Amino acid sequence: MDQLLAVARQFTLQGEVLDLREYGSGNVNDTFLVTLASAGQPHFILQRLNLNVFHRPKLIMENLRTVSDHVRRRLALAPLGGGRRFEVPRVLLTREGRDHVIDSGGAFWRALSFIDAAETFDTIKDTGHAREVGSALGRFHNLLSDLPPDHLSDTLPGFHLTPGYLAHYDEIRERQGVNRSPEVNYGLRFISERRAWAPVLENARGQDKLRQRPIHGDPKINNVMLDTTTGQAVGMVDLDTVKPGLVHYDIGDCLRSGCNPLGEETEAWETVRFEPELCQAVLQGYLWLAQDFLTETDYAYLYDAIRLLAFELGLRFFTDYLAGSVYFKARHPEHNLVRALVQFKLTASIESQAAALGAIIRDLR
Ligand code: GN1
Ligand code: MG
Repeated sequence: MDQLLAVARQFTLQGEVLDLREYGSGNVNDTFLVTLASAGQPHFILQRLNLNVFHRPKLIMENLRTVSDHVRRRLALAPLGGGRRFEVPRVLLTREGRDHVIDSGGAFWRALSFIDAAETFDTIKDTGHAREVGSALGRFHNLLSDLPPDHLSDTLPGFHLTPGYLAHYDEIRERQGVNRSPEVNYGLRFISERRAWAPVLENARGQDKLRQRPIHGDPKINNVMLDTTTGQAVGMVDLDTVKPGLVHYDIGDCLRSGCNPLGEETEAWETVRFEPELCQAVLQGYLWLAQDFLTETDYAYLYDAIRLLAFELGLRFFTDYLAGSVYFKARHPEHNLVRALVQFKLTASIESQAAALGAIIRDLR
Protein backbone atom coordinates (compact mmCIF):
# COMPACT_ATOMS: atom_id res chain seq x y z
CA MET A 1 0.00 0.00 0.00
CA ASP A 2 2.79 2.41 0.84
CA GLN A 3 4.44 1.76 -2.49
CA LEU A 4 1.10 2.19 -4.26
CA LEU A 5 0.58 5.54 -2.55
CA ALA A 6 4.08 6.65 -3.41
CA VAL A 7 3.45 5.84 -7.08
CA ALA A 8 0.06 7.61 -7.03
CA ARG A 9 1.63 10.72 -5.50
CA GLN A 10 4.05 11.01 -8.41
CA PHE A 11 1.08 11.64 -10.70
CA THR A 12 -0.58 14.23 -8.45
CA LEU A 13 0.26 17.81 -9.25
CA GLN A 14 -2.00 19.12 -6.53
CA GLY A 15 -4.18 17.71 -3.80
CA GLU A 16 -3.52 15.05 -1.25
CA VAL A 17 -4.45 11.41 -1.97
CA LEU A 18 -7.61 10.76 0.05
CA ASP A 19 -8.37 7.27 -1.11
CA LEU A 20 -6.91 4.53 -3.30
CA ARG A 21 -8.84 1.37 -4.08
CA GLU A 22 -8.92 -1.50 -6.57
CA TYR A 23 -11.22 -0.73 -9.42
CA GLY A 24 -13.04 -2.55 -12.23
CA SER A 25 -12.84 -6.20 -13.23
CA GLY A 26 -9.95 -6.44 -15.70
CA ASN A 27 -8.47 -9.85 -16.42
CA VAL A 28 -4.99 -8.66 -17.30
CA ASN A 29 -3.82 -5.35 -15.74
CA ASP A 30 -4.24 -4.14 -12.14
CA THR A 31 -6.42 -1.04 -11.90
CA PHE A 32 -6.91 1.42 -9.04
CA LEU A 33 -9.12 4.46 -8.55
CA VAL A 34 -7.34 7.34 -6.83
CA THR A 35 -9.37 10.04 -5.07
CA LEU A 36 -7.78 13.41 -4.40
CA ALA A 37 -8.66 16.26 -2.08
CA SER A 38 -9.02 18.53 -5.08
CA ALA A 39 -12.24 20.14 -6.20
CA GLY A 40 -11.50 20.24 -9.95
CA GLN A 41 -10.67 16.65 -10.95
CA PRO A 42 -11.11 14.52 -7.83
CA HIS A 43 -10.41 11.11 -9.44
CA PHE A 44 -7.89 9.44 -11.68
CA ILE A 45 -7.09 5.89 -12.73
CA LEU A 46 -3.77 4.31 -11.80
CA GLN A 47 -2.77 1.10 -13.60
CA ARG A 48 0.01 -1.43 -13.39
CA LEU A 49 0.44 -2.88 -16.87
CA ASN A 50 0.85 -6.63 -17.12
CA LEU A 51 4.24 -6.88 -18.79
CA ASN A 52 3.79 -10.60 -19.46
CA VAL A 53 1.04 -9.62 -21.90
CA PHE A 54 2.14 -6.17 -23.01
CA HIS A 55 5.81 -6.44 -23.93
CA ARG A 56 6.17 -2.93 -25.32
CA PRO A 57 4.38 -0.58 -22.92
CA LYS A 58 5.95 2.53 -24.41
CA LEU A 59 4.24 1.84 -27.72
CA ILE A 60 0.95 1.45 -25.87
CA MET A 61 1.40 4.88 -24.35
CA GLU A 62 2.10 6.31 -27.81
CA ASN A 63 -1.05 4.70 -29.25
CA LEU A 64 -3.07 6.02 -26.34
CA ARG A 65 -1.93 9.55 -26.98
CA THR A 66 -2.47 9.27 -30.73
CA VAL A 67 -6.04 8.09 -30.20
CA SER A 68 -7.04 10.50 -27.47
CA ASP A 69 -5.53 13.48 -29.32
CA HIS A 70 -7.28 12.47 -32.53
CA VAL A 71 -10.64 12.00 -30.82
CA ARG A 72 -10.35 15.35 -29.07
CA ARG A 73 -9.40 17.09 -32.33
CA ARG A 74 -12.34 15.57 -34.21
CA LEU A 75 -14.79 16.52 -31.45
CA ALA A 76 -13.45 20.08 -31.32
CA LEU A 77 -13.99 20.41 -35.09
CA ALA A 78 -17.47 18.89 -35.02
CA PRO A 79 -18.99 18.84 -31.53
CA LEU A 80 -21.71 16.26 -30.94
CA GLY A 81 -25.22 17.66 -31.01
CA GLY A 82 -28.09 17.01 -28.63
CA GLY A 83 -26.17 17.73 -25.44
CA ARG A 84 -24.11 14.55 -25.93
CA ARG A 85 -20.56 14.16 -24.64
CA PHE A 86 -17.98 11.55 -25.59
CA GLU A 87 -14.53 11.06 -24.13
CA VAL A 88 -11.65 8.66 -24.07
CA PRO A 89 -9.13 8.68 -21.21
CA ARG A 90 -6.25 11.15 -21.35
CA VAL A 91 -2.70 10.21 -20.39
CA LEU A 92 -1.65 12.00 -17.17
CA LEU A 93 1.95 12.98 -16.57
CA THR A 94 4.10 12.77 -13.48
CA ARG A 95 5.49 15.82 -11.72
CA GLU A 96 8.59 15.39 -13.90
CA GLY A 97 6.49 15.27 -17.05
CA ARG A 98 6.83 11.53 -17.75
CA ASP A 99 3.92 9.33 -18.87
CA HIS A 100 4.83 6.39 -16.66
CA VAL A 101 6.70 5.36 -13.53
CA ILE A 102 8.81 2.22 -13.13
CA ASP A 103 8.81 1.14 -9.49
CA SER A 104 11.66 -0.51 -7.60
CA GLY A 105 10.34 -3.96 -8.57
CA GLY A 106 10.34 -3.05 -12.28
CA ALA A 107 6.55 -2.68 -12.60
CA PHE A 108 5.20 -0.23 -15.18
CA TRP A 109 2.64 2.28 -13.85
CA ARG A 110 0.65 4.87 -15.72
CA ALA A 111 -2.21 7.22 -14.89
CA LEU A 112 -5.29 8.13 -16.91
CA SER A 113 -8.04 10.67 -16.52
CA PHE A 114 -11.32 9.39 -15.09
CA ILE A 115 -14.51 10.03 -17.03
CA ASP A 116 -16.69 11.91 -14.56
CA ALA A 117 -20.28 11.14 -13.60
CA ALA A 118 -20.18 7.87 -15.51
CA GLU A 119 -20.28 4.16 -14.69
CA THR A 120 -19.86 0.75 -16.30
CA PHE A 121 -21.75 -2.51 -15.91
CA ASP A 122 -20.49 -6.10 -16.13
CA THR A 123 -23.78 -7.43 -17.50
CA ILE A 124 -26.21 -5.98 -19.97
CA LYS A 125 -29.40 -4.50 -18.47
CA ASP A 126 -31.84 -4.04 -21.35
CA THR A 127 -32.12 -3.07 -25.00
CA GLY A 128 -31.59 0.61 -24.15
CA HIS A 129 -28.25 -0.25 -22.57
CA ALA A 130 -27.41 -2.46 -25.56
CA ARG A 131 -28.13 0.37 -28.00
CA GLU A 132 -25.80 2.70 -26.05
CA VAL A 133 -23.03 0.09 -26.01
CA GLY A 134 -23.32 -0.28 -29.79
CA SER A 135 -23.37 3.46 -30.31
CA ALA A 136 -20.22 3.88 -28.19
CA LEU A 137 -18.35 1.50 -30.49
CA GLY A 138 -19.85 3.16 -33.57
CA ARG A 139 -18.79 6.56 -32.26
CA PHE A 140 -15.29 5.27 -31.50
CA HIS A 141 -14.84 3.77 -34.98
CA ASN A 142 -16.37 6.80 -36.62
CA LEU A 143 -14.06 9.23 -34.81
CA LEU A 144 -11.03 7.16 -35.83
CA SER A 145 -12.18 6.39 -39.36
CA ASP A 146 -9.94 9.16 -40.76
CA LEU A 147 -6.87 8.13 -38.76
CA PRO A 148 -4.56 6.09 -41.05
CA PRO A 149 -4.13 2.70 -39.32
CA ASP A 150 -0.36 2.84 -39.78
CA HIS A 151 -0.25 5.78 -37.36
CA LEU A 152 -0.84 3.16 -34.67
CA SER A 153 1.69 0.55 -33.59
CA ASP A 154 0.82 -3.12 -33.42
CA THR A 155 1.34 -3.45 -29.68
CA LEU A 156 0.04 -6.99 -29.46
CA PRO A 157 1.03 -9.01 -32.55
CA GLY A 158 -1.34 -11.91 -33.14
CA PHE A 159 -4.18 -10.41 -31.11
CA HIS A 160 -7.53 -11.63 -32.53
CA LEU A 161 -5.84 -13.78 -35.16
CA THR A 162 -7.81 -16.97 -34.56
CA PRO A 163 -5.47 -19.31 -36.50
CA GLY A 164 -2.65 -18.24 -34.17
CA TYR A 165 -4.76 -19.07 -31.11
CA LEU A 166 -5.45 -22.52 -32.61
CA ALA A 167 -1.74 -23.12 -33.15
CA HIS A 168 -1.05 -22.12 -29.55
CA TYR A 169 -3.83 -24.45 -28.36
CA ASP A 170 -2.27 -27.36 -30.27
CA GLU A 171 1.12 -26.57 -28.80
CA ILE A 172 -0.19 -26.48 -25.22
CA ARG A 173 -2.06 -29.77 -25.67
CA GLU A 174 1.05 -31.37 -27.03
CA ARG A 175 3.35 -29.97 -24.37
CA GLN A 176 1.21 -30.32 -21.27
CA GLY A 177 -1.32 -33.02 -22.08
CA VAL A 178 -4.92 -32.78 -20.99
CA ASN A 179 -6.71 -33.87 -17.80
CA ARG A 180 -9.92 -35.32 -19.16
CA SER A 181 -13.32 -34.53 -17.64
CA PRO A 182 -16.77 -34.31 -19.28
CA GLU A 183 -16.39 -30.50 -19.52
CA VAL A 184 -12.90 -30.72 -20.99
CA ASN A 185 -14.11 -33.31 -23.51
CA TYR A 186 -16.93 -30.99 -24.51
CA GLY A 187 -14.41 -28.19 -25.10
CA LEU A 188 -12.02 -30.39 -27.11
CA ARG A 189 -14.83 -31.56 -29.35
CA PHE A 190 -16.28 -28.07 -29.68
CA ILE A 191 -12.98 -26.71 -30.94
CA SER A 192 -12.21 -29.58 -33.26
CA GLU A 193 -15.61 -29.23 -35.00
CA ARG A 194 -14.94 -25.56 -35.81
CA ARG A 195 -11.28 -25.36 -36.59
CA ALA A 196 -11.66 -25.53 -40.36
CA TRP A 197 -13.92 -22.46 -40.32
CA ALA A 198 -11.89 -20.49 -37.77
CA PRO A 199 -9.60 -18.66 -40.29
CA VAL A 200 -12.69 -17.09 -41.94
CA LEU A 201 -11.80 -13.45 -41.17
CA GLU A 202 -8.07 -13.86 -41.74
CA ASN A 203 -8.74 -15.50 -45.11
CA ALA A 204 -10.99 -12.60 -46.11
CA ARG A 205 -8.31 -10.16 -45.04
CA GLY A 206 -5.66 -12.10 -46.99
CA GLN A 207 -7.87 -11.86 -50.09
CA ASP A 208 -8.25 -8.09 -49.56
CA LYS A 209 -11.97 -8.44 -48.96
CA LEU A 210 -11.58 -6.83 -45.56
CA ARG A 211 -9.12 -4.09 -44.76
CA GLN A 212 -7.42 -2.89 -41.61
CA ARG A 213 -8.62 0.13 -39.68
CA PRO A 214 -7.93 1.49 -36.20
CA ILE A 215 -9.69 -0.79 -33.72
CA HIS A 216 -10.33 -0.76 -29.98
CA GLY A 217 -9.53 -4.45 -29.53
CA ASP A 218 -11.56 -5.00 -26.36
CA PRO A 219 -14.97 -3.29 -26.64
CA LYS A 220 -16.78 -5.45 -24.09
CA ILE A 221 -19.64 -3.83 -22.23
CA ASN A 222 -17.69 -2.93 -19.12
CA ASN A 223 -15.36 -0.82 -21.22
CA VAL A 224 -18.25 1.48 -22.20
CA MET A 225 -18.95 4.32 -19.77
CA LEU A 226 -22.54 5.46 -19.35
CA ASP A 227 -23.66 8.79 -17.92
CA THR A 228 -24.95 8.12 -14.38
CA THR A 229 -28.01 10.34 -14.96
CA THR A 230 -29.01 9.87 -18.60
CA GLY A 231 -27.62 6.37 -19.22
CA GLN A 232 -26.13 7.62 -22.49
CA ALA A 233 -22.74 6.26 -23.58
CA VAL A 234 -20.16 8.93 -22.85
CA GLY A 235 -16.89 7.17 -23.48
CA MET A 236 -14.82 4.08 -24.13
CA VAL A 237 -12.02 3.08 -21.81
CA ASP A 238 -9.26 0.45 -21.82
CA LEU A 239 -7.33 1.53 -24.89
CA ASP A 240 -4.35 -0.81 -24.43
CA THR A 241 -5.40 -3.03 -27.30
CA VAL A 242 -5.98 -0.17 -29.76
CA LYS A 243 -4.10 -1.04 -32.96
CA PRO A 244 -4.64 -1.64 -36.66
CA GLY A 245 -7.09 -4.52 -37.20
CA LEU A 246 -10.47 -5.51 -38.59
CA VAL A 247 -13.52 -3.69 -37.21
CA HIS A 248 -15.10 -7.15 -37.30
CA TYR A 249 -13.02 -8.15 -34.27
CA ASP A 250 -14.56 -5.25 -32.38
CA ILE A 251 -18.11 -5.81 -33.61
CA GLY A 252 -17.96 -9.51 -32.76
CA ASP A 253 -16.42 -8.86 -29.37
CA CYS A 254 -18.98 -6.18 -28.51
CA LEU A 255 -21.84 -8.49 -29.46
CA ARG A 256 -20.54 -11.57 -27.65
CA SER A 257 -20.37 -9.39 -24.57
CA GLY A 258 -23.54 -7.31 -25.05
CA CYS A 259 -25.96 -10.10 -25.99
CA ASN A 260 -25.19 -12.53 -23.18
CA PRO A 261 -27.55 -11.45 -20.36
CA LEU A 262 -25.91 -13.79 -17.81
CA GLY A 263 -22.55 -12.13 -18.43
CA GLU A 264 -19.18 -13.71 -19.20
CA GLU A 265 -18.45 -14.49 -15.53
CA THR A 266 -21.59 -16.56 -14.85
CA GLU A 267 -21.18 -20.01 -13.30
CA ALA A 268 -24.43 -21.14 -14.95
CA TRP A 269 -22.73 -21.83 -18.26
CA GLU A 270 -25.28 -24.44 -19.32
CA THR A 271 -28.02 -21.82 -19.58
CA VAL A 272 -26.05 -19.16 -21.46
CA ARG A 273 -27.92 -17.75 -24.44
CA PHE A 274 -27.29 -15.16 -27.14
CA GLU A 275 -30.28 -12.78 -27.20
CA PRO A 276 -31.30 -11.64 -30.70
CA GLU A 277 -33.24 -8.60 -29.36
CA LEU A 278 -30.06 -7.36 -27.69
CA CYS A 279 -28.11 -8.06 -30.88
CA GLN A 280 -30.59 -6.00 -32.86
CA ALA A 281 -30.22 -3.13 -30.37
CA VAL A 282 -26.38 -3.20 -30.28
CA LEU A 283 -26.20 -3.31 -34.08
CA GLN A 284 -28.75 -0.53 -34.44
CA GLY A 285 -26.72 1.68 -32.11
CA TYR A 286 -23.52 0.74 -33.94
CA LEU A 287 -24.65 0.98 -37.54
CA TRP A 288 -26.27 4.35 -37.05
CA LEU A 289 -22.72 5.72 -36.69
CA ALA A 290 -20.80 3.16 -38.74
CA GLN A 291 -22.85 3.01 -41.93
CA ASP A 292 -20.79 5.91 -43.31
CA PHE A 293 -17.66 3.81 -43.62
CA LEU A 294 -18.80 0.15 -43.80
CA THR A 295 -18.66 -1.49 -47.23
CA GLU A 296 -20.86 -4.21 -48.78
CA THR A 297 -18.25 -6.87 -48.03
CA ASP A 298 -17.95 -5.65 -44.44
CA TYR A 299 -21.65 -6.44 -43.99
CA ALA A 300 -21.19 -9.85 -45.58
CA TYR A 301 -18.82 -10.90 -42.77
CA LEU A 302 -20.80 -9.58 -39.80
CA TYR A 303 -22.47 -12.86 -38.93
CA ASP A 304 -19.14 -14.74 -39.08
CA ALA A 305 -17.60 -12.05 -36.86
CA ILE A 306 -20.28 -12.51 -34.19
CA ARG A 307 -19.85 -16.27 -34.20
CA LEU A 308 -16.05 -16.19 -34.42
CA LEU A 309 -15.27 -13.77 -31.60
CA ALA A 310 -17.33 -15.77 -29.09
CA PHE A 311 -15.59 -18.94 -30.26
CA GLU A 312 -12.17 -17.29 -30.19
CA LEU A 313 -12.54 -16.05 -26.62
CA GLY A 314 -13.73 -19.52 -25.59
CA LEU A 315 -10.64 -20.99 -27.26
CA ARG A 316 -8.38 -18.49 -25.50
CA PHE A 317 -9.89 -19.23 -22.06
CA PHE A 318 -9.83 -22.99 -22.70
CA THR A 319 -6.18 -22.94 -23.77
CA ASP A 320 -5.26 -20.87 -20.74
CA TYR A 321 -7.05 -23.35 -18.50
CA LEU A 322 -5.02 -26.19 -20.05
CA ALA A 323 -1.85 -24.13 -19.65
CA GLY A 324 -2.53 -23.55 -15.93
CA SER A 325 -4.01 -20.02 -16.09
CA VAL A 326 -0.87 -18.16 -17.02
CA TYR A 327 -2.55 -15.34 -19.00
CA PHE A 328 -6.00 -14.48 -17.60
CA LYS A 329 -6.16 -13.82 -13.86
CA ALA A 330 -8.21 -16.64 -12.32
CA ARG A 331 -9.88 -16.83 -8.90
CA HIS A 332 -9.89 -20.64 -8.79
CA PRO A 333 -8.31 -23.47 -10.84
CA GLU A 334 -11.44 -24.10 -12.94
CA HIS A 335 -12.23 -20.43 -13.52
CA ASN A 336 -10.89 -20.24 -17.07
CA LEU A 337 -12.59 -23.55 -17.94
CA VAL A 338 -15.97 -22.17 -16.85
CA ARG A 339 -15.29 -18.94 -18.75
CA ALA A 340 -14.52 -21.03 -21.85
CA LEU A 341 -17.72 -23.05 -21.52
CA VAL A 342 -19.73 -19.81 -21.26
CA GLN A 343 -18.30 -18.64 -24.59
CA PHE A 344 -18.79 -22.04 -26.25
CA LYS A 345 -22.46 -22.11 -25.17
CA LEU A 346 -22.82 -18.59 -26.50
CA THR A 347 -21.27 -19.68 -29.82
CA ALA A 348 -23.66 -22.63 -30.05
CA SER A 349 -26.60 -20.30 -29.36
CA ILE A 350 -25.41 -17.94 -32.10
CA GLU A 351 -25.12 -20.86 -34.54
CA SER A 352 -28.61 -22.12 -33.74
CA GLN A 353 -30.00 -18.67 -34.61
CA ALA A 354 -27.95 -18.09 -37.76
CA ALA A 355 -30.95 -17.40 -39.99
CA ALA A 356 -32.58 -14.96 -37.56
CA LEU A 357 -29.31 -13.10 -37.01
CA GLY A 358 -28.75 -12.92 -40.77
CA ALA A 359 -32.21 -11.38 -41.11
CA ILE A 360 -31.47 -8.80 -38.38
CA ILE A 361 -28.29 -7.77 -40.16
CA ARG A 362 -30.09 -7.54 -43.51
CA ASP A 363 -32.94 -5.45 -42.09
CA LEU A 364 -30.56 -2.93 -40.51
CA ARG A 365 -28.67 -2.16 -43.71
C1 GN1 B 1 -9.04 -9.36 -21.30
O1 GN1 B 1 -8.08 -7.45 -19.11
P1 GN1 B 1 -9.39 -7.19 -19.76
O2 GN1 B 1 -10.49 -7.72 -18.91
O3 GN1 B 1 -9.56 -5.75 -20.16
C2 GN1 B 1 -8.48 -9.59 -22.71
C3 GN1 B 1 -9.59 -9.44 -23.75
C4 GN1 B 1 -10.74 -10.36 -23.42
C5 GN1 B 1 -11.24 -10.04 -22.03
C6 GN1 B 1 -12.38 -10.94 -21.62
C7 GN1 B 1 -5.19 -7.99 -23.63
O4 GN1 B 1 -9.40 -8.01 -21.17
O5 GN1 B 1 -9.08 -9.77 -25.03
O6 GN1 B 1 -11.79 -10.22 -24.36
O7 GN1 B 1 -10.17 -10.18 -21.08
N1 GN1 B 1 -7.41 -8.63 -22.97
C8 GN1 B 1 -6.21 -9.04 -23.44
O8 GN1 B 1 -12.99 -10.43 -20.49
O9 GN1 B 1 -5.98 -10.20 -23.72
MG1 MG C 1 -8.83 -4.93 -21.90
